[in-house]
Amino acid sequence: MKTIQTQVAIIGAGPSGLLLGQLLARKGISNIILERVTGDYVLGRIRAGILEQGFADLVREAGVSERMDAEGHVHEGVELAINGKRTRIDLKGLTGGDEVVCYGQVEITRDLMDARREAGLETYYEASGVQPHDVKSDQPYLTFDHGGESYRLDCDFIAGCDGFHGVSRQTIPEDIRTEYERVYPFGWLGLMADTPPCHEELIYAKSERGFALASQRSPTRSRYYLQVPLTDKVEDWSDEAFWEELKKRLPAEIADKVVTGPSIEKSIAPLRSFVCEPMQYGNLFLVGDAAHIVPPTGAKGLNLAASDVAALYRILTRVYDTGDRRYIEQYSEIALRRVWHGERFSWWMTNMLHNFDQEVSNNGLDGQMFERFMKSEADYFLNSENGRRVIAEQYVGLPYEEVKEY
Ligand code: FAS
Ligand code: PHB
Repeated sequence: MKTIQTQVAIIGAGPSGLLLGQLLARKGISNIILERVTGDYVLGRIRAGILEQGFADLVREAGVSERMDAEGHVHEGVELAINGKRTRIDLKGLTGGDEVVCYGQVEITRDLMDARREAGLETYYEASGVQPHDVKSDQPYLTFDHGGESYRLDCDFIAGCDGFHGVSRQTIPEDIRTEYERVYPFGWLGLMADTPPCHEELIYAKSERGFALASQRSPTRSRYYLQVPLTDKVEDWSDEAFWEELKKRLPAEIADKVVTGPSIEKSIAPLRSFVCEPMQYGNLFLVGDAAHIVPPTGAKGLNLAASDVAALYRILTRVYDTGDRRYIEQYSEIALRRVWHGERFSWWMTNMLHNFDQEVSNNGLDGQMFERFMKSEADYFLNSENGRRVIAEQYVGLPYEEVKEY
């Protein structure tokens, strides 16, 4: 077995692991990333598209924002349409200037991978059998296999950035961790096409037929989603069927502007709300999807991963600057406070914008009654400036919490 060492061992080279590694390296904190698949496979995952103000600022702090600032599109507003009635949420006006950046997760991941390679930082792609050990001790380590050789990676801390299906969360003993979960009775069918977006801002639309989202990646690339039953398979949906259904769910004047074309990606994602508490165990820290999942209705998944990264990066920087390990005791509480705000907002937006009328019981209500409560919720919040401000503040992202000094 070959022994190597670093200060912070990171499991997972998705956006969480790459952003954390980049930020730590800029502070002179050594780190090695172990990733199960190839870099191309990571880049093949089509996922998020909206970056909160805080995330964009963190990418700038990481020194990796050149392409995002050049090619990302700042959005000052977003629209919610309920049965054809459109309401614009003035993100900038209602939050005193905050905005969101429309820039694909794939692009952020690509930029972070390029920066890591140019900085000569170590990433073991196709690392198998990654296993944390002695995480409660001050000498934790990982074992893994790579290129036919077995390794031991000695470190001070382990960042579990390995997503929902990773090994990190399972390392926290079952009697220590509590998992909270709500699985929604539908999924999102997503389609990407090289066609111009139908509107300059995002439109979240609810109709009698179900939810639809009109998003985008660039002036020539559109991203759309439809609420579909969990029983649907992606092969059940031809491109033509997708475009026809999308137009029925968007406001008529927007539907008329939809430019159709062949899909370059089409997939169905299930929707769940999930949180693991605590998000740390000894010197192991859970980051991003390893600890929490949200329905994408609030555009929070990737953004909550970023606020976890911000908290852990600041805490570890203080530990190495001061030699005071007490700072690590703050991570789970700081991260979870913002995670639960993002979870609630995503659950609330999902409830308000999707059709649950087929659900037998939701919060103890039958689907029909729940639908009427949610219709009233949307009516109230969208028709009051205070209500729109509540949505705007959450959508652009709540402030990141500072680390307490000793
Ligand atoms: P990731 O899952 O991205 O990365 C984890 C990495 O760890 C992966 O590369 C994996 O290969 C690796 N790994 C796992 N186990 C390992 C092991 N044992 N050893 C080594 N490596 C291991 N968020 C939004 O904000 N908006 C959206 O529209 C949106 N759409 C989504 C659609 C889908 C289908 C999915 C699954 C998620 C979506 N998300 C969305 C959420 C998504 O963007 C995540 O929040 C984001 O990828 C989180 O990044 P990471 O925490 O890095 O986890
Ligand atoms: C996307 O463009 O992929 C996207 C945007 C906003 C969301 C979810 C997904 O809430």
